[in-house]
Amino acid sequence: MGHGTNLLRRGPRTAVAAVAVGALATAGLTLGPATAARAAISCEVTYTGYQWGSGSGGFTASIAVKNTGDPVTGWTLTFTFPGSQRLTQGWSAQWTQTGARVTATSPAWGGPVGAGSSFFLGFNGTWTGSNPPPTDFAINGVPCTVNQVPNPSPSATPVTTPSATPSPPPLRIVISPKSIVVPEGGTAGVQVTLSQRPPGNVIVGTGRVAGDTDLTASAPVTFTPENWDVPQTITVTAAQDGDATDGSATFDSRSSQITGSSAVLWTAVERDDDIVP
Ligand SMILES: [Ca+2]
Ligand SMILES: [Ca+2]
Repeated sequence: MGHGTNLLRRGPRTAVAAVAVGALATAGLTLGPATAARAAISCEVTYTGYQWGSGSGGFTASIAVKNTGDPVTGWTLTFTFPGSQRLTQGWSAQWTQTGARVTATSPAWGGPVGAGSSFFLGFNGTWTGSNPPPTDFAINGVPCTVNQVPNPSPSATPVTTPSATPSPPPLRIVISPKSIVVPEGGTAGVQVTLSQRPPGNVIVGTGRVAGDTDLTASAPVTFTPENWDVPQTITVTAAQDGDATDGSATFDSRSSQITGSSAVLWTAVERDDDIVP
């Protein structure tokens, strides 16, 4: 039942096709053998390579071929390696390499490629020295328009490492001298500066951390980014005391504007004036 229907449907179409082929054949004969059977080939190739290695290595290439001409049945893609590349394995075609020349022919299962259609193939290869992409792609001997996709290989990408910014030496408090003698009932001082220009104001305070409580240091001093290297004085006063011995104290100068440990220890000795020689 179904058979009969198909045959009935197919009949007229076959007849029409036969007429068409006949007309073409007749036209071909009229036009001459040189132009009759050749379809106009026009193609556009997009080549994308992914390579790895340094100095030498491997790569994978993807090739997209767009048929921008007449339909093609049975194609041969050819191109030339510009460098020392070697084909190791290809797919979606029958691949051969002779010298630098590579040929890929349409696989047996490949059907006609319609106008405007694309087909895709690719291969793996090795490279030494450099891996420039091929540029002379042709289909059936007709050169194709070629689009190169930039190779996103690591060697092609400039490696930007953040330049190691040398960390500046830490800001320090500088005390000079580190030991002073203060007469009882009198004063003496140490000079204080900063080791380098601070980003902002730095207040240096001084406290006694050990020793004779009759020795006291003066109020904090402030350094600015402008006067950081102009010495300021920390004055130590030795109060009159009732003993007859030389006292001593350890002072600690530091700043909360300096990150990290900024403490500088220094000493003052009281020259007692009650000592009977
Ligand atoms: Ca005394
Ligand atoms: Ca004393």
